[in-house]
Amino acid sequence: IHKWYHSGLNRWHGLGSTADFQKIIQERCDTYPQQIWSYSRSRNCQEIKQAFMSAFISKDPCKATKEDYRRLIDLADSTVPCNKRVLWSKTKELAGEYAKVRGLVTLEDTLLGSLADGLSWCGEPGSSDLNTWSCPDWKKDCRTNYLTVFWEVLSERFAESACGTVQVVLDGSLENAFNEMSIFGRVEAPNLKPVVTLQAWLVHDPGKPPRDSCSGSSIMKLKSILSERNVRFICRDNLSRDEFLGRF
Ligand code: C8R
Repeated sequence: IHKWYHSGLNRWHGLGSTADFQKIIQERCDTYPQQIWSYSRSRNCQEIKQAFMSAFISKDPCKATKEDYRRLIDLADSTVPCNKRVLWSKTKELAGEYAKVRGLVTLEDTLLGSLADGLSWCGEPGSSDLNTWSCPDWKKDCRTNYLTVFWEVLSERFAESACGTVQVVLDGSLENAFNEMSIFGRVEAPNLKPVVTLQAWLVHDPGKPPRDSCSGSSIMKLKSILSERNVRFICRDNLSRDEFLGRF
């Protein structure tokens, strides 16, 4: 029986930390485009990387708090236009493509979003290393894991500071295009400001029929969350990928 088994590093049900996590963070930070909207001041990537690491290293991977990420956010906060934001749920790639062709932005276009995109990370009490074997899974282990809390904090800030028309790309091939338990459902939609208009797009996968629609019960639920907040709502359904991206 291996040493790691006894130390419990393999006890979680989620993917372990990404290999070369630190190197990837540093590289992404160094090459993050200094565009008009990404004025993240003069950023010190060494310092940002260290703040990211100290948010979770040596800590119980199931006891993440928003506070843990405060210093990282203070150091690496970047601004994108409040009226050009695209949200999504289960449609990350499509939403990214849509944003790109329309000159809009997703959370991945901010410095912090781009640093963490696609990565996994967690630590272990009493150790200064990342746990590359396993990290807590949201469902099977704990909700307050470092990955989840990170995306929740960023998503909340991204949604609450949005203005004008906000787009959300949803998967119309799912039975419930809107899921109350998703980050969009539990964090972003409930944090939109009253002045905002939310434009939802229900896009179905090529080769799959649409299953949910703007009049389905999941979208009705979204509508009711929004109407409580005085957020206007527009919805379009039955769109194929190509129709949505504007190629016919
Ligand atoms: N957002 C959330 N999660 C994100 C993310 C992001 O920008 N970027 C990445 N890579 N992830 P899902 P959802 C990872 O279930 O829960 C914002 C995280 O590991 O398809 O509704 C974004 O602004 C996270 O656990 O969608 C977007 O609007 C999964 O992808 C919503 O929140 C979540 O994937 C999407 O969150």
